[in-house]
Amino acid sequence: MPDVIVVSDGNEEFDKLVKSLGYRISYHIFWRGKINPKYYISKGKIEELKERAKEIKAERVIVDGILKSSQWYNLEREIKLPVDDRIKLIIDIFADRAKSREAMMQVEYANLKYEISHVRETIHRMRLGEHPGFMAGGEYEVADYYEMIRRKMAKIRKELEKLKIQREERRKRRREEGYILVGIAGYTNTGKSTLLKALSGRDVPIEDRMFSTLSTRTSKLGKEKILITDTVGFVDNMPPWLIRAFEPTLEEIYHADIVLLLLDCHDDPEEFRKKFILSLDIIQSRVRGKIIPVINKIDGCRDIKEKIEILDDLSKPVLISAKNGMGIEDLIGRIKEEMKIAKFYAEVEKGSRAYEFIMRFGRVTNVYGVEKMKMVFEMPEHKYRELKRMFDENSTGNGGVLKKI
Ligand SMILES: Nc1nc2c(ncn2[C@@H]2O[C@H](COP(=O)(O)OP(=O)(O)OP(=O)(O)O)[C@@H](O)[C@H]2O)c(=O)[nH]1
Ligand SMILES: [Mg+2]
Repeated sequence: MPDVIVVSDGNEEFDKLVKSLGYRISYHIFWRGKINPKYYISKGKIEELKERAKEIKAERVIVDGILKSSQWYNLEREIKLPVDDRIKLIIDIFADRAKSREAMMQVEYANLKYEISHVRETIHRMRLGEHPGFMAGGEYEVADYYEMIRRKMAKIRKELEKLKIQREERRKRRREEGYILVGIAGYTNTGKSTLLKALSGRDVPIEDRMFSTLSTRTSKLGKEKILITDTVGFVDNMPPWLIRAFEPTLEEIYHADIVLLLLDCHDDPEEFRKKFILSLDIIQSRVRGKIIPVINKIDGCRDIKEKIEILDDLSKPVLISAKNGMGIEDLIGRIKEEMKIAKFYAEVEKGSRAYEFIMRFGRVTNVYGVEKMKMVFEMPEHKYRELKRMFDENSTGNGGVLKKI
């Protein structure tokens, strides 16, 4: 395990992120002071860092903060060790987890975007007459490298754009087939994948580590005409450009009919409130559908009442334990209620337009008859209205029966 030194205010979440990448934290530098424009941290802390790094032979320093490229440059030159900030750490974690082609492209894009600002800084310093040691070659080589990164980024952007169009088409097709699209959003490790598994019965990988899911995954909710999509989790202090790099996964949330905003009941109330507000910040202005807050991990959870009150601003939360199945039926009920899915009875000719429509957009629970079919089915209200029109227009046609039950 590579040894690293962490510079932070001691928050555990950051340590978890660092460890989730397989680093051993050999030393902590506690730092919460005023930002030093030149080095980000104070001169005193830099001295402490240098001493410790030598003692424990640390391989790199990871700072819980977002460094300007000039600060990164100055720190590395001063400490003579690679320095990563929070963004780089998150990108590296993403790179470690990415499996799908799209996720890998997104990570590469984010990484190039990060790197290009550093290369720009290096070029700037060279023009000022400095000689950065870590990057071989002169100004022209570095400038070439810069151009290469730009070309690569443009290429990836184009590819990602193509995939985006494919995804839009797929969503359109699914809607045309009468599916309701439900997206699961929330912080990393809140149990989004576990919930997908509980709802769909599909065996999905679940791990107690951050960012185990890096691509979206869509599954059907049992026999219902409902599709659930699991997404990448949120984390604190992601700069907007990095969130944008993973926009395609967020799109599944933005365009969903219903968004389940998942929260972790095991967080203490303060943490819980903070994550709720930040999650809403990311999605609320762009989500078209209805947001349903869902409190997960109610098994062994404390201060539930206080947490419910925090969420009540938005709408009444559903309480579940995705792991042991508690509340899952309530959640399905709530989704149907929000989508106004109701139960109907119809008598129609087999093979008629109305029959085909019900088979396609409804969830048929009971059907009997040979030519004249008697059917019990569930369907969203808006689809029912379309069906009703079909019956009304076709007064002399199959002369069927249609009613709500
Ligand atoms: N106690 C308890 N643990 C749960 C529950 N749901 C999920 N977990 C645990 O929480 C951890 C994270 O679960 P995941 O489903 O992978 O979480 P995720 O939100 O998909 O995480 P990322 O994909 O990493 O963003 C796992 O260890 C789960 O077993 C629950 O209802 N109760
Ligand atoms: Mg997951």
